[in-house]
Amino acid sequence: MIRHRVRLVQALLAVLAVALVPASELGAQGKGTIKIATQSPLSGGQAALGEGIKLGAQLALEQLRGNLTKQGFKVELVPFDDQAKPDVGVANAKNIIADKDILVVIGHLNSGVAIPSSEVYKEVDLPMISPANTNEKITDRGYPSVNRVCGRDDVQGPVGAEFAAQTLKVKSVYVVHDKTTYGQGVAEAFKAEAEKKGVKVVAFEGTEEKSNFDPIITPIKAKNPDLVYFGGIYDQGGPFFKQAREKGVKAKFLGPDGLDSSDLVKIGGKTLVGLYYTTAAAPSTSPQAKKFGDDFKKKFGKNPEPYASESYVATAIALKAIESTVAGGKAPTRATVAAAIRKVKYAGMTGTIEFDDKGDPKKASYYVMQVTSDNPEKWGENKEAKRLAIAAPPLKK
Ligand code: ABU
Repeated sequence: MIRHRVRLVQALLAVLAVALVPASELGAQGKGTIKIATQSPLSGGQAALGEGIKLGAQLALEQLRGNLTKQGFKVELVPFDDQAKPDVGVANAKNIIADKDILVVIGHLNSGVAIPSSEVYKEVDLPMISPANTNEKITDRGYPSVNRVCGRDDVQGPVGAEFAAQTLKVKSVYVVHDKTTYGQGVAEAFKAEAEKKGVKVVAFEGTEEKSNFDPIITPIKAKNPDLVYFGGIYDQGGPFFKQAREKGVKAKFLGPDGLDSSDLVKIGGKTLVGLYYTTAAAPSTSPQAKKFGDDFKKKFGKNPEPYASESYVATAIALKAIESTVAGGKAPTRATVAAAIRKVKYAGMTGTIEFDDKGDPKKASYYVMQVTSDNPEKWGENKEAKRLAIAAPPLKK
């Protein structure tokens, strides 16, 4: 009799223990884990933008995973540091595809890293949503699992060229690029349109130099162009433009979204006030973007860098797609999620995102901005000189 009562009490305690476990943890035991990976540079000279991508995704996950956790899934972020290096991105990609719980990758920052890494994701239909990669090859390969929420360099380059010719009214330009897939690609797109608009391209040259730009600055001074365009990222563009100004180059300065980081003025200070840049990262002016900025600062103690909001949006789209494919309480396959991403219509702080059949947003926004302060805290207050919404070009046959 006593033994019977003990068993009864034990059974009751077991039932009570299960009842007291929060639903989300129960799910972790019962229904498993869904993971979203990020890949971006978390170390090295481009870590400011790369960290923003990771934190934008983290904030989205924490704010928006509720529907999945209520259904019993544990939903986790797994950040990877690609160091802005293609070989590191590919090595990480191999580890990512080996973890079957990872259903989506949010990344990368660098197109030259995203392109080879997404060849690995594609082997297993693992979807990638890029917040920041603008090179046209990202989506022009036509992979069903590869998407981006931002614009493209074959539009961004011409937007810069048109601004240079029609608004700045420059007659000559000296073009420098960083020899990467991204930097050279956007510089070529800029050059082609500048020439069409009658601007004389006095030089077009690539450099991997990171610290002493004298060998480029000397010929720039000799040619005395109206404009200097740099196709590349802020960790190289910042020192280049700073030295050019300090050594007496009088030209206007312009570059693409690789310059869009508060670290640019940390590097260049006052010498870079007045510089123009084009970008596909939405400025934080809408009420939704302001709320994101406030939430981000409260949680992480700093302002979001450009493309952090696009990373939030990319993660929100990933979660929506996963939610739509969870059937019978089972986590979906990667291929199912990839197909669902293409069907998502998401209206958020960067506008309405709907993908075309190659993974570009049907319409993307492009901005021409001007640096107004040498205070990195005020990067988000840079002046918007122009804003355009442009449809993604169709696949070139
Ligand atoms: N679009 C900004 C980051 C550079 C890249 O796409 O490679």
